[in-house]
Amino acid sequence: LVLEGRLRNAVKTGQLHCYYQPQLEVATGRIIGAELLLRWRDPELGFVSPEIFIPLAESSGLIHALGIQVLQQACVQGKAWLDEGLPAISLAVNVSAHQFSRGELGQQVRTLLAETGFPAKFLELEVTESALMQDEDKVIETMQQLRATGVRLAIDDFGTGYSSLAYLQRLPLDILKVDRRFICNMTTNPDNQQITKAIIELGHTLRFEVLAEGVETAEQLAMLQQMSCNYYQGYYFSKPVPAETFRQLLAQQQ
Ligand code: G
Ligand code: G
Ligand code: MN
Ligand code: NA
Repeated sequence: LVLEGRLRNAVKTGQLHCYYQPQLEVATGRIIGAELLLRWRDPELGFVSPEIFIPLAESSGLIHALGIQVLQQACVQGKAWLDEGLPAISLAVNVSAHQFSRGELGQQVRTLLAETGFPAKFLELEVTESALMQDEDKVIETMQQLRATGVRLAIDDFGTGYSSLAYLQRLPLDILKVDRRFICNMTTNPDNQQITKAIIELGHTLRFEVLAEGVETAEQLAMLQQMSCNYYQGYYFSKPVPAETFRQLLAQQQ
């Protein structure tokens, strides 16, 4: 309850900041985007992990205000970098199930894009499998609204939820993100290697692009290249970094 109060205050006073983890094209090594990951440093408690405060935000309803702030930071920052003449990239925002099933997200995102002038095609929303399992009709409706606006949709942590393959075909998705637990030991564990390969092939069959998460070594990257994986992110290239650090990485690429 104490933590909830502090989180409420942090949301109100804008103490939450987005870090950016670069996403790269496997074939060329070019930065093609970034995933935004929230960081909260409380003056007394220090850094509080999103593994703690995101569930708290969800159970307390704060996730809606917090979620809008992240989307706004993405649009404002993305527009500023475009205006600076930096290479055009996409920005991926994590969206929780609660935001999707409320039914207002489509309109909220449309408004934010209009207010900031950030082109919809550069905004990507990440949703987990478990989110998709809840209130499916509502979620699909919201996804279709977002898609109609031009926003891209990614399924996060793929392979870890209780999902049927039927919904993969039914949902308006653009990107499949292979969960990092398959990637982390793929060079030593033949099962995980085959699972990763199968997920990439499945994604391509359904006309999605595929991104591997949690790439930490050159060996993993080489294997993913052989498997024709489109994109990757992970500590091998960079952990999530502050906006200014990411801007420098992007500027070096010009
Ligand atoms: O870097 P990492 O510890 O940041 O992230 C931990 C978890 O918190 C991940 O599952 C990530 O998806 C989640 N997370 C980070 N930022 C956000 C956010 O802005 N919104 C939501 N819903 N989840 C987030
Ligand atoms: O659940 P989601 O995929 O949204 O969150 C990504 C999480 O993975 C964040 O906590 C982020 O900090 C973490 N992460 C990103 N790259 C790596 C990596 O290469 N190795 C590990 N172990 N974690 C990573
Ligand atoms: Mn994610
Ligand atoms: Na993930």
